Amino acid sequence: MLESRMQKFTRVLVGAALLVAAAGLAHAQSKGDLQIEKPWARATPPGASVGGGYLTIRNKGAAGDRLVGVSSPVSARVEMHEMAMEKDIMRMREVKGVDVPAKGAVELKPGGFHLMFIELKAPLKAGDKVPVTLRFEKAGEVKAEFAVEPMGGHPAKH
Ligand SMILES: [Cu+2]
Repeated sequence: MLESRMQKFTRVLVGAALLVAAAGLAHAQSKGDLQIEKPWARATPPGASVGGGYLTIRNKGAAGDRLVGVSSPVSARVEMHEMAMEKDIMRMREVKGVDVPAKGAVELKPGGFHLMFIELKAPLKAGDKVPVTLRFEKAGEVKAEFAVEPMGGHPAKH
């Protein structure tokens, strides 16, 4: 009797795990020729007003595309930034768009292109998922969920 209940419980657990896996697949985060890979954001300390977001955008198509806008409910706005050397100083500046080459990929990562959540409504906590809408010139809107990773490593300097 006890054993059969345990088995049932196990079946429920396995079922739940499969559902979670299926939900993960449903969030494959691709549209047309574009595929969003490893979207993540860095956890922010209490009181921080900005946070960084990173991802790889892969393009299987024969034509290039361009990321032209980003938005998220977690912040007032989301900017696209680029790190660049200016007179021996590493600075970041806003860019109007990020090109995604045909049959290639662009990587937004610490130290390069990245997304910046501006005027955060609440700190980004490790383990959270941040919904983000990416707008491309050709592919239109693509939704992605950014996994919040713990702080540390490359601090976002502003
Ligand atoms: Cu930035």
